[in-house]
Amino acid sequence: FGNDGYKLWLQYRFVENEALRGNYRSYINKLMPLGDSKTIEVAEKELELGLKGMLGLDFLSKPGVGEKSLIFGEKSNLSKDISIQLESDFNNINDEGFIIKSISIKGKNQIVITGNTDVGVLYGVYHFLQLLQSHKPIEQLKIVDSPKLKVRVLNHWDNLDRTVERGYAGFSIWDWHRLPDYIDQRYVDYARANASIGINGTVLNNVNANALILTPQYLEKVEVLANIFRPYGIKVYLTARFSAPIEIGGLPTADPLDLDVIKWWQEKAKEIYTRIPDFGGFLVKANSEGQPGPQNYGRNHVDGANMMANAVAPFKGIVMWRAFVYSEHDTTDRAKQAYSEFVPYDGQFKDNVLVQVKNGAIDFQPREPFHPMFGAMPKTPLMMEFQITQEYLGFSTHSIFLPKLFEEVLKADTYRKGKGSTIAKDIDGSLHNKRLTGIAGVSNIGSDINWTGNTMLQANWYGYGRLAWNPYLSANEIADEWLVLTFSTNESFIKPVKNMMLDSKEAVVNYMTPLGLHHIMDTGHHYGPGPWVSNLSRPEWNPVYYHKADKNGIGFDRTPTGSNATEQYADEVAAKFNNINTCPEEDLLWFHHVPWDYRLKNGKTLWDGMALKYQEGVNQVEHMGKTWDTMEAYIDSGRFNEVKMLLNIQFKEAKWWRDACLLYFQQFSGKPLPDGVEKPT
Ligand code: GCW
Repeated sequence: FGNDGYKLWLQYRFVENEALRGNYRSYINKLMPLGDSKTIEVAEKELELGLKGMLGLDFLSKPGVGEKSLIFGEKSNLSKDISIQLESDFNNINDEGFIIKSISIKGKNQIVITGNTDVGVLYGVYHFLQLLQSHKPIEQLKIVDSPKLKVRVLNHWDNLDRTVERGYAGFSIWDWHRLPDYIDQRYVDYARANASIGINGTVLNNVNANALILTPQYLEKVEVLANIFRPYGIKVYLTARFSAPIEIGGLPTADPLDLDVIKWWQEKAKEIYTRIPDFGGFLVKANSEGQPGPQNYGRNHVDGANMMANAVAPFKGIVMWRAFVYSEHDTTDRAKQAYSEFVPYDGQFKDNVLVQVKNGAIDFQPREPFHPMFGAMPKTPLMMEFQITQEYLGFSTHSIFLPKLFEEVLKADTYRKGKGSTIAKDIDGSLHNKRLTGIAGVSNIGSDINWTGNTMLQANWYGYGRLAWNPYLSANEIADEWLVLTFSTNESFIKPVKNMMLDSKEAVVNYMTPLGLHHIMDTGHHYGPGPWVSNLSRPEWNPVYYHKADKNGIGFDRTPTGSNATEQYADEVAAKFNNINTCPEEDLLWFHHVPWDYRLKNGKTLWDGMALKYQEGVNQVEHMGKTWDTMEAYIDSGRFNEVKMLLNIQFKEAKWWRDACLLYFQQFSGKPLPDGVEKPT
């Protein structure tokens, strides 16, 4: 498929319009880097690459007439006459923010890109290049922007043998075997792509962790990656297997209160920081799905997290402790367990601990009501965990624009401090004055040429980064940006493809899990339908546990007559979900067991309405395919054909979902398919 996909949203396509190109050239006769840090070096390189690509190869070697320069460097390296003009702007940015401004120095108009740190400058440089690629005017620039969250990380579920848990774009990009000596160009391009959207950290390995990553043999390799990423403002983090003191430390226990164990982690931290002075810290999955943790020793999450937090605290490291826990012992409702296990500990975690919470209480479903922990721990920094890789959403085959899902979650209102207590405000710290803030995205990146296995899904990596920077952005804006940078500025392309992207999320919900259905994917791999599966050893792994279809109806009663999971929400939210008339229909079967002939708001019975939703999903995918088919003229044939073939598969599989689910559920409803729903063939 060529290299166009490899270049992601950093295409630097030539600006064909001569007048516009001339206008851009007239503003940038010279690059003026200030300071000599590695970060400024990579910023200059990126400018050269981008400007040559967009404005012509000869551009910087043969500058035009005039003396207009593009000045870039951090505040401390600016000359007095410039910094004086920017004083009030500097008051409006944080350490990673940037200013891009047209200013006049000694009667000459110049463009300055600056920030409090060189990394801020680099973010500004990427933003500037994006302006040019989007054909925006640069006459009167005055852009002042800062990230709203501090820790903006990718989580790679990458194993040391290069397989990737729930990864669908080839193998891991980390070539552990050939590190530390062999430096794959991908590492650099990975850093560029992430820096261009403001991602400032990466957890290299799977949360189902292998303790070997903490041995000197691997740390030597990790150190090399950290050195590559550093100029790009990207910190390296590792997952820490809780039982590492036993497995690689030779201790008899991993009890977090044991003095030898405490010492082992302290020394391990020191060893890591000696190699990597800006190491970010640890991500831990403990006492979840068989992973070891403090509970193995009769201790709790606070004991475990704080012990590790103490080890990294002297070096300013953090611990991201995951709240994705559910146990085989309490089988009434898996959705309730994380809240019950964590909320009582509010206020007990150390200052450098973030509790990392998945967006919903079950597991990355096409649609889930928001996790009740959000808003409910005012004294604990809660970090959002989104899944960019599509474990339950058709892997990298199905095209879905996830910023739609992310936006829905971030805007959800927890009501914990009255109306307007949105999740975005909890995670950016403003709701409860939290100092440490963060967000994690489980990466969809692999060794495929186009990184994500499907060009359209690059938008989810991009969109995640943008929302990590500013959780108040809309999916609509993000789609616009991504399409322009990735493909074309032509409105005849942008408009229809954007609509297709914005509808894609609901299409997937409709053909997989409409009306609040969830976790009915086939077992183990989670690809394709499997609502009939009922033979797994743990009840909460079986789809039948979630849909509870019988001849009376379908759905999981989570109201007070059922599991009462709704009591974990603020009163206003619980009341809304509990009442079948006010419960949003998109979440209906998440919270209620509903009779087949219950009347939906559109007057249809539940059975007819559900069948029509499945059909609607199929129709939407068909429409997506038809839209894409008319786009051939606007983009390269490699990416065009790739997406076309994938949309064809998605269409087939949407029908598979519809037919399988309706035929299965029909055994319980005992009703015929309504008009408008295609009969299974
Ligand atoms: O979504 C589930 C996945 C597991 C994953 C786990 C988790 C890394 O099925 O593959 O393990 O969640 O988030 O820890």
